[in-house]
Amino acid sequence: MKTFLLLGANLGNRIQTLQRAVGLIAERVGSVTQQSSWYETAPWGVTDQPAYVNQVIAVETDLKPDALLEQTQAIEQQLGRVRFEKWGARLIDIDILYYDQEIVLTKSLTIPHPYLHQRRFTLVPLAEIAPNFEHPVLQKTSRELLAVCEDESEVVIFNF
Ligand code: PH2
Ligand code: MG
Ligand code: MG
Repeated sequence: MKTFLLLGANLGNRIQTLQRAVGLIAERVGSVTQQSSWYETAPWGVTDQPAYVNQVIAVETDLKPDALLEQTQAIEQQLGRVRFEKWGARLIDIDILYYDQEIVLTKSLTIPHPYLHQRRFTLVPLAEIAPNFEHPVLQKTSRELLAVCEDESEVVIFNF
């Protein structure tokens, strides 16, 4: 199964944390087949927090969605994530955007990610690596979702 994951970090050494996350995902989730550029993005939701670096990756995995969620949460923990507040600052966040064309609605998991289409920090990197992937509910490609997205927050390629 092909899954798309959104990685985000806004505390500590953001790039190093994202690289470590990709390494652990490759070990524990499956083969990482695509990686977007790194983007520096204005904080969305709770705006009074440091800028994020976001990246979207594609992973070929044999894990079922619930096992995938367990692994991504274990990796967040291993990288030192502590949960404070919803949408607040974090060392690392790993969100499941898509799991093939499947729709998953359980107590702990919603796939496609419920805010995917509302956030430029997700759509810009997603459209970079999967412009023609179709959202199974909204039936629009990443490129189309980005074209109609009303979010205006800043998303720029990360420069060292
Ligand atoms: N994640 C959030 C809340 N706000 N803003 C940006 N720019 N990037 C994120 O990854 C992000 C956010 C909750 O997970
Ligand atoms: Mg998130
Ligand atoms: Mg998350």
